[in-house]
Amino acid sequence: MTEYFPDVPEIRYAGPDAVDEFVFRHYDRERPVAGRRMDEQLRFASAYWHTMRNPLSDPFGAGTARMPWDDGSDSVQNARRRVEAFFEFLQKCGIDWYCFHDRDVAPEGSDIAESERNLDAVVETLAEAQSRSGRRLLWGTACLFTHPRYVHGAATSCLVEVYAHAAAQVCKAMEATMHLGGAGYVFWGGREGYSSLLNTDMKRELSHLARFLHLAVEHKHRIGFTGQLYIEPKPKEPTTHQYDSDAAACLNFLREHDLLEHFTLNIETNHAELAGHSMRHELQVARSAGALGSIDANIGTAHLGWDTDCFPGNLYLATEVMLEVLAMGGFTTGGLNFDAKRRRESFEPRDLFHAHILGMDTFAAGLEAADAIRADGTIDSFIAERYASWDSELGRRIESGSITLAELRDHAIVAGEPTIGSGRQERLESIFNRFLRG
Ligand code: XUL
Ligand code: CO
Repeated sequence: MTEYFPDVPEIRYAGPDAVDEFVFRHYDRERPVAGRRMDEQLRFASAYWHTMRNPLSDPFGAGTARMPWDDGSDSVQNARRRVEAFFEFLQKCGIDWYCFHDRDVAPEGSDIAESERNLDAVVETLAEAQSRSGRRLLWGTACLFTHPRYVHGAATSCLVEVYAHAAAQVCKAMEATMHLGGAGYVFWGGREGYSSLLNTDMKRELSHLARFLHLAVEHKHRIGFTGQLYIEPKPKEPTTHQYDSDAAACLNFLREHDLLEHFTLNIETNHAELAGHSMRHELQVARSAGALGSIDANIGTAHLGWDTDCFPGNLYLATEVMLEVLAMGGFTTGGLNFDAKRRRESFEPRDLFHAHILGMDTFAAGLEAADAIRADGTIDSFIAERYASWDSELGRRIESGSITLAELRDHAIVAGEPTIGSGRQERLESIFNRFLRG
């Protein structure tokens, strides 16, 4: 069998002091942390679109990525060879899961029938590679944003025939995901938004989007797909205003249209940042609603206002993410998908490994730090103590809805001026930092 990355060995755990290029310093897959093996806590996935299909171009220059396994053609044969290269990559990197869009893995044909035949052919290769290697599909999705037909949107297009095309694509992509035993299916609203309200009927577009998601739920049940459906929020890029702008907007939309029970959220760090939130904020909004499903693990570039999809090398952020994951009791269907690309300058095949090692080690260290912070308990106790007055009789009456505004007034008159304590933010930041070891 052809070896596509002959210069790269299998990456293994070598301990925190190791300095070799191709080792993990923190990711020790079998080590138990917080009651589960690291690989089960972290559930790392590689994104097919970045790892195999991103040429590393930018608006000013051509792609730089060297992909010797890729003949540059749109043939199904080339698409199948990519699968072989990808699975060698996953195996050497020790990544158990992957995610794809239909158009990443198979070329679009000249009509729907040809596109479906192409996808079927590559899905067979993926199925073989999965059963050979034991690697699995975390989620699949349909690319409803690249083709020019989606210029005005897909499920929010002004053209009903475009809506039908999008439906055809989701039908097939969901069936492919099911065939591959995918644990989930993502809806990211690539072109579901607008550039100008001068030409947009927002109310109508949103109701079409809701109907589209209901149709997808019905299709899921019709074909017997048991995976989790996710919505992935993002506020801008590519349209000026994306309808799924952040976790709160998505939850509100799902609730308004009776979809909440069918979806959870796939939260992405760079999208949270673009929305003007911290990642932890977005995760906590989702978790509070019982709707934290999965994570696209990347980071943005400080001071830039666009989606740079960098590999996550920020230990502080990874620790915050893992605190939220542990607080919800760990992933069920979801995982940490590296929706991340190398910088344009990192164009050699080995850079793919460096990038994923960075992300995996950062999250492994983040998991250990989060577990240690929880075990230490100082921060949790501080929060419990900060709200302790709510555990009083008065607090209980308010929380259970058994007191009136006027009764509260009477209480306040008798109780007099309250004693106020410090929020201790800087002290808590010091405590947090004590657990970071990258
Ligand atoms: C785009 C993005 C997508 C989704 C899947 O910013 O994050 O790649 O993750 O469509
Ligand atoms: Co994403």
